Amino acid sequence: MVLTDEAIWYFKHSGFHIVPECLPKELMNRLNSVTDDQISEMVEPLVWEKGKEHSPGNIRRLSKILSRDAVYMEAGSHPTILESLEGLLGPNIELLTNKHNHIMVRPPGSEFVYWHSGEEPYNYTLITALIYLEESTLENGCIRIVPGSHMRPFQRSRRPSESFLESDLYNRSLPVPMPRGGILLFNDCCFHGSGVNNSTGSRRSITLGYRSHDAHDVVKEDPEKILISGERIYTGHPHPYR
Ligand SMILES: O=C(O)CCC(=O)C(=O)O
Repeated sequence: MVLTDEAIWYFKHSGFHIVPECLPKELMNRLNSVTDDQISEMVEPLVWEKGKEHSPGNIRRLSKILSRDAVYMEAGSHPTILESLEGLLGPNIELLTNKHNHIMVRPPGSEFVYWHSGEEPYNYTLITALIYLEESTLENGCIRIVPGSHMRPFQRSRRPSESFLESDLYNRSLPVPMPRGGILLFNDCCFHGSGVNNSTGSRRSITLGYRSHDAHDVVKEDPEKILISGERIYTGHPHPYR
């Protein structure tokens, strides 16, 4: 659904947006089936749960998913996501392959994702999309976001070394439970983190990063950016001036 002015206003102030529609069930089944294979075959590159043996049940993260199977690109460029992104980033949108581009598998017992903000407020706006392959709940350690923290007019380390539960950030954060197939968009400057997975199942979500094309870049071909909507226009001042 195209974003209303009201939805855009809330995104600008809170820093996040929950897309009201879910991705189709058939696509979710294919995503999960490919992901099952990637996990059971332990296809690298992987990140493991700390201190655990390297077996499929202890995979924390599958990295570089866009080059694993076309189904991940299908999800990342789905019209449901693009329509919402367009309201926030305009018509010319790039998907980054060197930012995020992973699946958080979060197996049972998976440890905290500690507080962090992916970008600084002075960086070019980067929107993170979390696409939920499985339902995310308070019990299985759903993400917590600190609304408004993307605007911070104060210095704060992007990766504060604080206890997850005893941090000020925890008290200021909101848990964001999401359904299977749900899509959460947030400004990557927002502080976020997530709890321990206390359930008996995994809690999988795809993480992807999007930016609008930098209209002032003269060099248009960047191998780490995939144009998924619009065009790579140049809107600087060409010289000689026409
Ligand atoms: O969903 C989560 O557990 C945190 C997601 C996150 O911060 C990431 O994938 O970079």
